[in-house]
Amino acid sequence: MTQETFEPLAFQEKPVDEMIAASRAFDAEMRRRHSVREFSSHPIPMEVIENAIRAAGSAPSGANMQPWHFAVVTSAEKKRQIRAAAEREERAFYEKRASAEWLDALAPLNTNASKPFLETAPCLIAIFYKSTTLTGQGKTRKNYYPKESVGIATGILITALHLAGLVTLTYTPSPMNFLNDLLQRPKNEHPFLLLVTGYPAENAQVPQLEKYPLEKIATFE
Ligand code: IYR
Repeated sequence: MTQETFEPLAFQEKPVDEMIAASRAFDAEMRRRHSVREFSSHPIPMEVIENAIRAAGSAPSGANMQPWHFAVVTSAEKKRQIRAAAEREERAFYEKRASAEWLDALAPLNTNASKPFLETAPCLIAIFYKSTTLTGQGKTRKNYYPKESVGIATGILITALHLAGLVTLTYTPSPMNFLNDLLQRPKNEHPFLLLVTGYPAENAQVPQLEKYPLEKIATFE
C-alpha cells in the first residue's frame, strides 16, 4: 500500500462555554430518540436517506477499509418478501429457539412474531458488514474490525436520521442471511441489522424505558 498524502486538519477550536452548551444540547436531543415499532406509510425524501448514509460512510473504520454496505429498500414487493422471510424466522424464535430467559427479557417490550412495520415503513436499510472486500479478478482483501466499524457507522446513521426528523427501529431477525438472497448481496457481506426508517404512526406508543445515569455507566479517576 502506498503512503497517503497528508494535509493540515481543518480544526476550529470552540470556546469552552460553547462546547458545554453544544454537548448538553446534543444529549438532550438524543434523549428524544426512541426505537419505534409503529410506522406511518408516509413517504420520506430520499435525499435525507442519502445524506444520512453519506454521514455514516464517514465513520472511522479499521485501516479505513470502510467494510459496509447499505442496501436501501423502498419497493413494496421487496418489503413484502423481507417481511415474509423475517416473520418465518421470528415464529421459530418465539415458538422454539428463544430461551425462557430471553423471552423474559423481551416481555417489557411486548414484541411478537408479527412485523407489519416491515411493509408499512417507507424505507428499510439493510446494513451489511464485509469480512473481506472483493478487489477484482477473484482477489479479496481482509478487513479489520469490520463489526466494530459497522457498529460505529450504524450509530452515526441512526443519529443522522433522528436529527433529520425521522424515526428508526434497529431490527435484527435471527438468522437474517435471507437478506443476502433477497437483496442479491455477495457472500463476503454479512447482514448486521435492518434499520427500519420513516415517520412514526399517529399516536405511536413507545415503552417508557429508563437509561442508566452517568454514575452507572462511567468511571472517572
Ligand atoms: N428479533 C425479535 C426478538 C427481539 C430481540 C431483541 I435482543 C430485542 O431487543 C427485541 C426483539 C423481534 O424483533 O421480535
